[in-house]
Amino acid sequence: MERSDGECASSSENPRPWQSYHTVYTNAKAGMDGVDKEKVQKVVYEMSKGSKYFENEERKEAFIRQKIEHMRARCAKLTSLVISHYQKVADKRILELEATRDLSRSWLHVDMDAFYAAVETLSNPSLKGKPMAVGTMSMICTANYEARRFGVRAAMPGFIARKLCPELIFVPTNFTKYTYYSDLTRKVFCKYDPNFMAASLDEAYLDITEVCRERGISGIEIAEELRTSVYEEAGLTCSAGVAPNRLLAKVCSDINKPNGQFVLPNDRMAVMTFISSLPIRKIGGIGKVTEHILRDVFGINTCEEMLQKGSLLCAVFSHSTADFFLSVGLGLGSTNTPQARFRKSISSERTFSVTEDKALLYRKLAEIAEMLSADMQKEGLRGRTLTLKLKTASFEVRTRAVTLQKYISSSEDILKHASVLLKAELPVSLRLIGLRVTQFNEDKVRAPSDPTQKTLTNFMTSGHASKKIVGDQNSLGSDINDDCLIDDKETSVSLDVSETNNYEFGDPVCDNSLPDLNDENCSFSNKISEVEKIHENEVSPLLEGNSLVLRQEEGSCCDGVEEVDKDTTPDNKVGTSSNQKDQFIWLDDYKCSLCGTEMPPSFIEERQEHSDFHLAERLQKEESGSDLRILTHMERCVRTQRDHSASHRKRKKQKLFEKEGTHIPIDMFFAKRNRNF
Ligand code: TTP
Ligand code: MG
Repeated sequence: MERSDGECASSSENPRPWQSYHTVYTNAKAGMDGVDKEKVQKVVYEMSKGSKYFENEERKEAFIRQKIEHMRARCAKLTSLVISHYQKVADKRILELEATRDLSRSWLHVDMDAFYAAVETLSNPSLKGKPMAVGTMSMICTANYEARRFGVRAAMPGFIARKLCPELIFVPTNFTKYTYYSDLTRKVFCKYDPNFMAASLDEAYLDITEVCRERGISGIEIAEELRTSVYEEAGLTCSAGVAPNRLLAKVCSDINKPNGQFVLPNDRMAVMTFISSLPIRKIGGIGKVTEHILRDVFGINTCEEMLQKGSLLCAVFSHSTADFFLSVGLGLGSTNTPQARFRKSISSERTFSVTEDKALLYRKLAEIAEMLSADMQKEGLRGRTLTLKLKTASFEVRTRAVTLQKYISSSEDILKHASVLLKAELPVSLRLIGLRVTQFNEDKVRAPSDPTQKTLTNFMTSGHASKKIVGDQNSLGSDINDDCLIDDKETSVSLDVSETNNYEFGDPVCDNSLPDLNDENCSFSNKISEVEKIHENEVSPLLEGNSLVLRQEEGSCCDGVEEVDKDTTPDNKVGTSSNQKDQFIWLDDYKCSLCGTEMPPSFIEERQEHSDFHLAERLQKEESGSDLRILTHMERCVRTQRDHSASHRKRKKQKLFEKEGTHIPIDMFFAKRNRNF
């Protein structure tokens, strides 16, 4: 929640308090331009007011306000001498950054339109033209453009969406379908750039420099051709952006959504003109909080203003954060393709008809080990953490991991250790087996001085197999794996069509996110302490969610702006802790381990909101629980009777959620206190 006026808005002071209530739900996505924003704000406000979610939003808002005040006070103390010093620093840095500008490459960012909704409409054409959302009453994954006109959008609880659009049709998610269609689109992408970078199921970055050169055609033509090809292959529309770097290509793909494209020429003037009026929020990595701070402390609204306020940014923020802001002001972004060696893990999995036949399961395991080994050898990779993933007949997902003394890559070695892991689970009825190898030997070479890596590995496995069960909301604490913990921003894309290999790359979007989010030393150690806490005290992950809020209150900024406490003397710098994101609840950095919702790392804000839901629910439950403890015996008896009859209804409801693949009714998050009993 964000209050632009900076005032506390109780309804007695402000007859329209919703006007200053901005959550991710009121933030426009493509196709929401004509939406009656105030109506959406009012509905969201009224439906969440008084809930734990609302309280948490207020806490966050109070923290941001405090942060803004603090930064304003610091800026006010900067003397003209200090400012002129930092002006020189900024000017020098701008020149240095400008010298790195690379206009030799053409990047294309492609993003499918209303992806899940479009896939669902393809398999059920009667949905065409009707407002529909994919997801449940708890959480919407996306909405088609018809629904967006009502203000319905991704990450919004379904019951709020239904209030906004009573006609809204809900369709449950079907990830097998989405991965199937994603695969079809990727086959097309491959033709233009065999090394394309998938950012999520529906998004990819392609370096089209070579294909343009070889065929002697422009980026405009390639974009048109690619979009037509995707439509022919998959029956789905997409939008594309072409620009000299990935950061700008992503901004461009959103401009003419849906089913459109925008091409920014490889020309410095064109880039600077484009950037001059571009709202900072359009940049990947600049979320609600950063936008708020830049606007309210520095008066920065557009990317160009980053350069104008360069001296203040350099005075207040760390080098890396200031660099990021200045780069944005110059319209710079990544132009290289990260090499496979940056990969943090490699995996292979197989879905099959449910079986508990041991011999068959071992045969499948051997095949997967073979495939994985072949891929590893192709890449020259050797790793020492092997994770076995199993999906049981009842869709419970389990993982077991072992960290070995030596690095392995041969199918024999992989199979030997995987068999030990599998044996510990038998007898079991399975529908999927997967193997993943992490901790490559080259990681060791590249980062010998990272002391936390060892601690983490020791903690996670200590050389023994460690069991983790996923899919049970209570099991999150034990479900953290090192991939979730290392801040590598991987996007794990599970191509769930019967037999696939998964490759995981660093998230290209995060290349452009705030640098402090990548401050491995800082965030890594935070993560370790969290894991250790979970391990030692058996605290549930939701409590960790709670500590997220506490950390924010302790002085880190919500979406990761790393501020440096600078004295008025330029060289006196003390770094404050950067924000610890809630990455740890995301399995494979992709899937919420509490409710199964899949959300790629690039959905920074949506993920923040999502974990806040879980936190709010936890708090709501805790409050109900503690209130229960202080009930009199008589009250308890009355309640027991009432609960008994309610439990039947509850069980029914629970079953419904299980059917939908959702474990937690998120609408409960919004339960008002007086409605708890
Ligand atoms: P997006 O590309 O953000 O959204 P979209 O493809 O539905 O719509 P458009 O690009 O036209 O604006 O996300 C891709 C898919 O990711 C989306 O179809 C569903 C899923 N998703 C979630 O599950 N949760 C989320 O919060 C978001 C934003 C997306
Ligand atoms: Mg999309």
